[in-house]
Amino acid sequence: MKHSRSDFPREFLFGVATSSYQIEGHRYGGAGPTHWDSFAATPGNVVRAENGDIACDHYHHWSDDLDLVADAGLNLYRFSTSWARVLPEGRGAPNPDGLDFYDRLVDGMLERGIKPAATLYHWELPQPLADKGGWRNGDIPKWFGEFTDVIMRRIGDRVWSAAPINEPWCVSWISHFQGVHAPGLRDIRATARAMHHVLVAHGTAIQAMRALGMSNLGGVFNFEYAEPSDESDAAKKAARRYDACYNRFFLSGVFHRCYPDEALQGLEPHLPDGWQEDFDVIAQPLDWCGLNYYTRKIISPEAGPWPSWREVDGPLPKTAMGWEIYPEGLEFFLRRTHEEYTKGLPLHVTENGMAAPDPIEAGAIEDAERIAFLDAHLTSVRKAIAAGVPVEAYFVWSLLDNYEWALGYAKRFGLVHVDFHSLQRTPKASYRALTEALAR
Ligand code: GBH
Repeated sequence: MKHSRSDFPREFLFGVATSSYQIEGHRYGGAGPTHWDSFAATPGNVVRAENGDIACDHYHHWSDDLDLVADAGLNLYRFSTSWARVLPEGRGAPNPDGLDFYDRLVDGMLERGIKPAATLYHWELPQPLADKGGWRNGDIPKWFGEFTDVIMRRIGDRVWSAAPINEPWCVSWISHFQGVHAPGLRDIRATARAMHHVLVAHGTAIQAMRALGMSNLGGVFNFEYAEPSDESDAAKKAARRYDACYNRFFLSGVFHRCYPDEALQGLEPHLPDGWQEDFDVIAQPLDWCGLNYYTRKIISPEAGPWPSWREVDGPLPKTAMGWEIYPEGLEFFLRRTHEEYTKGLPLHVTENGMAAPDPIEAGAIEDAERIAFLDAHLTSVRKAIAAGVPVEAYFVWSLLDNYEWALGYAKRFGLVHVDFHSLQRTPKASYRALTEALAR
C-alpha cells in the first residue's frame, strides 16, 4: 500500500468490521428466527435464496478469526450483536448461550490486545417483533432499549466503543421504500415511520447504555455522494433532495434536533403523531460519530411521485457491486459532518471497502483493485485530517467474505477469502498489504 501507519497521527486506530448475521451462522447456538431468514426464504428476494444459516460459521471459528485481526496488527474489531441470538423471542427470556458467545468474543479480543467496537443492531430483527410491524411499530424503541440493557449488562463493561444501529438509512429506506432488504416493503408511509422510530430507538439505547455507566458511545451512519446528472435546476434539486433524505436526515435529527425541509416536504404527512416531541430522546449527546462510505450516486429528476428522483449510470470505474469508485466523497463527508453537525466530536470511518473480482494467480488471491481502493480512500482520510477534521479511526469492511444480504454469497468484500464449502480462510493480497502497511 502507498500509506503506512506512520503517515497517520500516533493515536490513530485501524480496524476491520463485520456483522453478526453476515458471518456467525445463525442456525447455531439457539438464536431465534429473524426477518432476514423469512425474507431470504421468499423467492426473488435474495440471489439463490441464500441466507445466513451457516455464513462463515464464525460461531465456531471466532478464535481463529480474532487471530487474523490480531496478526494483521489491527487495533480494533467492529462486530455486532444479534438481537435474536440474545433474545430469541425478541423480548423476555435471554438465551444463555448467546450471551456467553459475546462474552467469549469480547474477552477473546481483549486477550489479543484488540479493542472491541460493538454495534447493537446490524439488521436481523427478531421475527416475533417483525410480526408486530417491526420498525413501523412505535413500541420498537422500548423493545430495543430492553435488548440493549440485557446485552450490555453482560459485555458493556469491556467494550471500547458502542453504537446502537448500523446505518439508519438502510434500516428504513432500503428496507421499506426500495424493498431490497427485509422486510421488503415499498411504502413511503412505512419508510417515514421507520426513519423516525430508528432514531428514537437509537436515542433510547444511548440512554440505556449511559444508565449502565458506559462511555465512548456513538452512531453509525451511511453516506452516498449525490451528483446531479446535469446542470439543470431540476437535476440539482433532485440531488439535494436525495442528499437530504439519505445523508442529512439522520445526522440532522441527532445533532440538530430537526429534519431537513427537503425531506419533510414528502415525509411529514407520514411521520408518526407527536414526532416533534421526540428530539429530547433522539438527540442524546454522543462521544463520536461513525461514517460508512462506499460510493456516489448520479441523480436525475423524474416526473413520478415524491421523492421524484432516479439513479442513473455514472462514468467512473465501478466495483464488482457496480458502485462507482469515488474516494473524494469520503473527504467531503468527513469535512461536512465535522463542520455542519458534529463540531469537535471524533469521527470514525466505521466502514469502507469494496467487492472485487479477486483473481486467483498461482494459488493466491491478487486483489490489487482492493488495495488501490483502500489506498485512495485513506488518502481522503489523510486530507480530512490535514484540514483539521478529528478523524480517529478507520475500519475496513470487511475482515471476511460474508453474506452480502440480497446478493447472497455472490459478492466478496473480505480481506480474507472464505471458501463457503470448506469454510477455509485464506488471506488475500490486500490483507498482507495492510499488515505490512500497519507495521511501517
Ligand atoms: C454496508 O452498507 C453494510 O453495513 C454492510 O452490511 C454491507 O455488507 C456493506 O455495506 C456492503 O454492501 O443501489 O445497489 O447501487 C452500505 C450501504 C447502501 C451502500 C446501498 C451502497 C448502493 C446500493 N449501501 N448503496 S445500489
